[in-house]
Amino acid sequence: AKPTGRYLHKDHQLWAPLTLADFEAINRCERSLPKNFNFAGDVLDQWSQKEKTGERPDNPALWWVNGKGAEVKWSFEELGSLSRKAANVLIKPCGLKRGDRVAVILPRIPEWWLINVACMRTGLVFMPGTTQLTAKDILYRLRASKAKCVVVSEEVVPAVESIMSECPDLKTKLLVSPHSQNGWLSFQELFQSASEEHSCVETGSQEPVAIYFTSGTTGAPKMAQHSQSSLGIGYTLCGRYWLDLKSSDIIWNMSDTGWIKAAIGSVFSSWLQGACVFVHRMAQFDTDTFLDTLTTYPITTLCSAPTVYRMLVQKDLKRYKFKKLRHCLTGGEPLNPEVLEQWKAQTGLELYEGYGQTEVGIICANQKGQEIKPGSMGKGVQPYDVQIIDENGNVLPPGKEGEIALRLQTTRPFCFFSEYVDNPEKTAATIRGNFYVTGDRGVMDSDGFFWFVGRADDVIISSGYRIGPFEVESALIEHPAVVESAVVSSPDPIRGEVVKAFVVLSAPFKSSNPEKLTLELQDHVKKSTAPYKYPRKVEFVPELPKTITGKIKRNVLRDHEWGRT
Ligand code: BCO
Repeated sequence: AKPTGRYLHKDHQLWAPLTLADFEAINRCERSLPKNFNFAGDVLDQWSQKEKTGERPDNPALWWVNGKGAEVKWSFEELGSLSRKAANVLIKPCGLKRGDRVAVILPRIPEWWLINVACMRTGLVFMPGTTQLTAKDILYRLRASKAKCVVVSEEVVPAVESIMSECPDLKTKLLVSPHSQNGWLSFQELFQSASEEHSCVETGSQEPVAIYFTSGTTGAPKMAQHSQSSLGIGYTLCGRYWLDLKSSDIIWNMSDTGWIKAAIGSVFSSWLQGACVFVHRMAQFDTDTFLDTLTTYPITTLCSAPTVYRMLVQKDLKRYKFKKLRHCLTGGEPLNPEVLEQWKAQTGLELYEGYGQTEVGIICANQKGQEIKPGSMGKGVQPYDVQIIDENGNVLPPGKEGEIALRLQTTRPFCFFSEYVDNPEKTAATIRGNFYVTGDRGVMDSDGFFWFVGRADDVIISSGYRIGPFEVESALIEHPAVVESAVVSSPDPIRGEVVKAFVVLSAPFKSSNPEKLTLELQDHVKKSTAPYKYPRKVEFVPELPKTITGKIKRNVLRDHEWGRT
């Protein structure tokens, strides 16, 4: 008879729950993937069992605060029963079926975690988006993904209302709010009456679990699809060795719910290790509130973008006594060695940088116990074989600059994204010979440490955001003042790099006040697309540098910004 548990290995003929050791072995390629895997059933429910048997410390699974006195603490058992209720909301009143795509645009509220886990339990494909998305961004996402359901908080309702007539596949609109709205199902109301009885779907290991929209040089964002195992098993080593988590730890990962970093630090890596995920819903990022949080709560592990640490080291950090902080991490953009040194000098704590991508997760990291070379993003992490390659896919020797790439094994590594949905050309373009190419340029030194140089394409990495120039140029051209524009990165002491727009003005606007027009264009971009992409610098120019075939030479403008010849 089949006991409660999962088919572990086709050769072993075993029925047993998968353990962390199994997940590690899979990541080390010592064991093959199980046929079926579901993070909710195989990881979260296992931790719930361990809570009951006293094998896990008395530590919440999710600890949420809002800074205004509200607090939520859920054990794994509570997370289990509440997410089963949420699963019943998604399948019954919402009428969703396994494989349906659900766009979830929620701020950092506990329901984001519930709906995320509920999607896993029901085999729905979770598509998170930042609440900074505008109506135009949401329209693109809903249409491109053919999403069946959108789940939003109150502030996103007007944007969805304004475009939903153009989304024929959208069947259900679910609102997470204490107030109900005409035409929207109320999550809170349905949740109250939903049953706690739900059997987790036996999803295949390679079955889609989530889609992330990622920006490139050209075109609209691509849909990077991940599988149950790529996220659910692929982050085991990251949680143990980079985040250095144990089930007694409390991790505060600052990332917005829309990014893969939220999946890494606030869901998969952390919960694989049974750690507590801490969340502070700040209305707006603020360094004082941030530091107060570290002094008030027993947070052991902090993960935040380098921009945040750059902001924090401006303060007198010696004034603050962090309650339990012992391990600090950063990623999403390059960290300057000065910031690492200032953070260490002021807090006594090292800063462990990780480098990765939405598509393939963590690629390089400074791991606990290893030497840190300030300015380097550490060594390649298992299971990846990270190399620097040239334009023909040849491995370059230490010290030579080239593209950062991951060697493909005989099969595509299971922790890779599965594909860019409906975009086989772009999926194929990530492969060069026997390598997956990241689009980032770097150098490996003779000790195997990797050093980031910059993007190989025109993508801008600002404050940890990956911003496609085309998306900003498309927003600018909608304004009557803009004849054409070129958007490139420009250095910034706090944000690493920022978006800079070179704009050629139309005749009626040529004599406009430049400061006023800059503000108007910035405001226009913030309304047209997610505000984090707005050009923080604008320069009006008579013409743009172009090739003889008329293509704008962004590289000339970028090199000029960075003082390169
Ligand atoms: O700075 P400004 O005030 O001029 O502009 C800000 C906002 O005020 C503005 N804005 C936001 N909502 C708006 C709005 N303006 C008009 N209407 C609205 N509805 O837009 C700008 C947004 O910039 P921001 O998001 O950078 O804001 P802020 O407050 O400066 O936050 C700083 C950070 C550091 C907290 C923030 O930039 C951040 O969270 N960055 C990290 C991003 C991240 O998590 N990246 C990881 C991606 S995943 C990855 O890299 C893979 C790794 C494996």
